[in-house]
Amino acid sequence: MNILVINGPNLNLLGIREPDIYGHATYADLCALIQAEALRLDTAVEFYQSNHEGALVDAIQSAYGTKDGIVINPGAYTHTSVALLDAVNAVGIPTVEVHISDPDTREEFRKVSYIREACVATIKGHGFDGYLEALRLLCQR
Ligand code: CA2
Repeated sequence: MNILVINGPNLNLLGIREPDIYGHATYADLCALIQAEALRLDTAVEFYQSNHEGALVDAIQSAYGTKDGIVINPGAYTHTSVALLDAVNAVGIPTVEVHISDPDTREEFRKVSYIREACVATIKGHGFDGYLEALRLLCQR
């Protein structure tokens, strides 16, 4: 299995700001955690993070023909981006949406997820473990 793990805007700041919501561990810690789980699952993972919507669309498109699954935390673009929804539908690669927090228990505007309907599952509110669950779910399919 070849899996692309995509993180959207501001997730590069993990561990630096708002630890009450997102915890104290950094983006590098997150990647190391996922890498360790991938090793256990005998799966190759590649990581990509961007603050730019178009760059995230490019990353999803780049997975076409090369990756078997995508794990994506689109950050705030979850709640605004039809472009990311279209990109996931266009490539047709099994994709799991992950959120560290549970957006449904936060502000009203976070309750909408455009990308959700293109994803095989959504995992939210499980912290960094949500990414590992997503990886396992893709490997079990
Ligand atoms: O809970 C999640 O994973 C979110 O996707 C995180 C997004 C938020 O807009 C979504 O509603 C839910 C925000 C990511 C911002 O990450 C930060 C990390 C550290 C410091 C500040 C922001």
